[in-house]
Amino acid sequence: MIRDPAILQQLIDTLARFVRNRLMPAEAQVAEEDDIPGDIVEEMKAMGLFGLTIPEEYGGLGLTMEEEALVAMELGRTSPAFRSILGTNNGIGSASIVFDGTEEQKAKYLSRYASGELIGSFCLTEPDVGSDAASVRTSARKQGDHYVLNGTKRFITNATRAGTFTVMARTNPEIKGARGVSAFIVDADTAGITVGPKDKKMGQAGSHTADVIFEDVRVPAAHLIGGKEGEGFITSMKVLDRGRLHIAAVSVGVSERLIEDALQYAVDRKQFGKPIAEHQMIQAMLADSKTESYAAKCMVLDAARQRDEGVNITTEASCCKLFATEMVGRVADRAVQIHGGAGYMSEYAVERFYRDVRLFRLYEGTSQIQQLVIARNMIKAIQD
Ligand code: COS
Repeated sequence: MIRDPAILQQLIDTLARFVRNRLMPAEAQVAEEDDIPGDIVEEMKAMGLFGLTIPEEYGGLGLTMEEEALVAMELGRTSPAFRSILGTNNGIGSASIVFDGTEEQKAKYLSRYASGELIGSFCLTEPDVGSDAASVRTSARKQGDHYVLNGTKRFITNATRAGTFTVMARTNPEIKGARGVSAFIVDADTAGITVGPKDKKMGQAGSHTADVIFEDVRVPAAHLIGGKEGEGFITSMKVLDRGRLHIAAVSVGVSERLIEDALQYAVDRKQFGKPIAEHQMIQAMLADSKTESYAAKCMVLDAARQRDEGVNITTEASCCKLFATEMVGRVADRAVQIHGGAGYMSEYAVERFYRDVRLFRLYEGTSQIQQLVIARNMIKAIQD
């Protein structure tokens, strides 16, 4: 749902200019230094980009899912690291509170996420808990008016910059599965928290992940999200439904950038006496990329509109994430192929994007987890 087309267009035009004039020229520097320049982060804050999805009453822009998808596509046109630094505040790092937090929790944290004063980080994955997310081992033992958290979280995006962690921990060791898990907001400066060194990754330089270790971390009971034990896994799944659609939208944006770069190169580069864009085998790669990117865009916008209408889109979000992230992998591969040997050189952005997009098929649920969610829901639907 688009609330006011003129206002949204203004936001998208401003963002497009920022991406083109400010972020794209800084891509190589970010890749080289594995960090995002502080002045760019400050500009992002001033533009309200940390609060895109935070409700307006807490100082955010309160974007609908369709609006968020269109904005994510625009942000996707530059290095994913730029989106990543503001991605957790607009998604997994704040959504648990937006969806299920108490009024007090919302009042305490949401406006600070919206302004970018606090970076929110989401802690679900553990060394032995990946796809089987309901098997969380981190424990939260109730002690008076506090919970005591112990455990290790792994590959945590923005951990090194975080002001808060949304932590999934087992409050009931008797219940082994989903219903034993609760969600907590944990201030990053609480005693007993250690953030490990940033992980060395294949791509997405400038976006940081790290381990977060909790050793007897005392968290006030008032920080149990929603004030109810046993709801943490369900909250996570709701957060991931939205997150998966967001990643699909980003994948569409990246594919559009890659197609633009590959097309430009194909028009400029001459072989056998003419631009390679005039060779039919290059044209086939361009056409397949355009077709698949367009298909993913249609899927994402359709699912986003349905979500805005209140429809349960768990299946559609997984369809979008599966298709769009696999699609951008193929598009990146073709973009490198169209560039030939030059595509293997870091001088061209396609080399970097080829590595960057590999993550989209892994985080917020692998492609195989999306297939599992889709098929399970299909089977359930005929049994109900
Ligand atoms: N929305 C709301 N509730 C949901 C839900 C959703 N999308 N998906 C599952 N649930 C609920 C179920 O209804 C069930 O509730 P009840 O206890 O009331 O029956 C509960 O959650 C457990 O669901 P389920 O039995 O399906 O859980 P599984 O252990 O089988 O796990 C998968 C389901 C595999 C889909 C889940 O573990 C998953 O998404 N794994 C991938 C994790 C991931 O994406 N990690 C990335 C880390 S974050 S970057």
